[in-house]
Amino acid sequence: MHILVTGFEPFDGSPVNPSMLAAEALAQTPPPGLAVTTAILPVDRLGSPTRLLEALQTVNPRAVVCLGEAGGRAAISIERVAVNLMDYRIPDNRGETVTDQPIDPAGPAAYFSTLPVRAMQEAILAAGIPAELSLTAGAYLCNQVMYTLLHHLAQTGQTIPAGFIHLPSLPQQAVLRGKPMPTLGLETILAGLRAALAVLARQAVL
Ligand code: PCA
Repeated sequence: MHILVTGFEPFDGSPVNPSMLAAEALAQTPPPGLAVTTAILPVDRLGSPTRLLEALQTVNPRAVVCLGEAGGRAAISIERVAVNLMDYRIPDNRGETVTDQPIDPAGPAAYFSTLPVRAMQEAILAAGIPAELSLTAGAYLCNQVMYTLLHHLAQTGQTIPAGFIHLPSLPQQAVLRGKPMPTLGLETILAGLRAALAVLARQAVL
């Protein structure tokens, strides 16, 4: 089963983004039963949706899992819903800030993830790794990518599982920030994501 996994480039002054490192590692060593193609998205209002849609066209995947970093969260956080809103807390990597704007003025207010979110959470927890279901992906680029993904699939009549998973920051990012914050090591994040993606592989076989 061929899936697309996206990550984001670093942002907010950090030299790394766990989502980029995790997406690249998953492509190199995919979970059993899956072939993983990775796309790294820019943290850029226009560039990230464009790059995502290009990757969808090129890869034609059977499922899509987008990854991003959520600094301050302590668990792998499976997003349930994307909202039609851009309200940036900080500028994007091109210095642009968007406030109180819809992603698509003609689009619906929100989309639910079509990933098996509960089964994925349970699989991660069963691997001994903290995981939670989240009701908000924020109103920044991660939410925008999740909304763009689900809106595009809905409009093109594709019923493949698709959604977004937020990752905690890495320990080295907490060290660089110089203040205590929740983190998970990359190996732990990867073990959790492998357990979550294995759910997709199992469901595809059923
Ligand atoms: N996290 C940001 C955008 C890029 C990333 O990794 C977010 O949560 O919107």
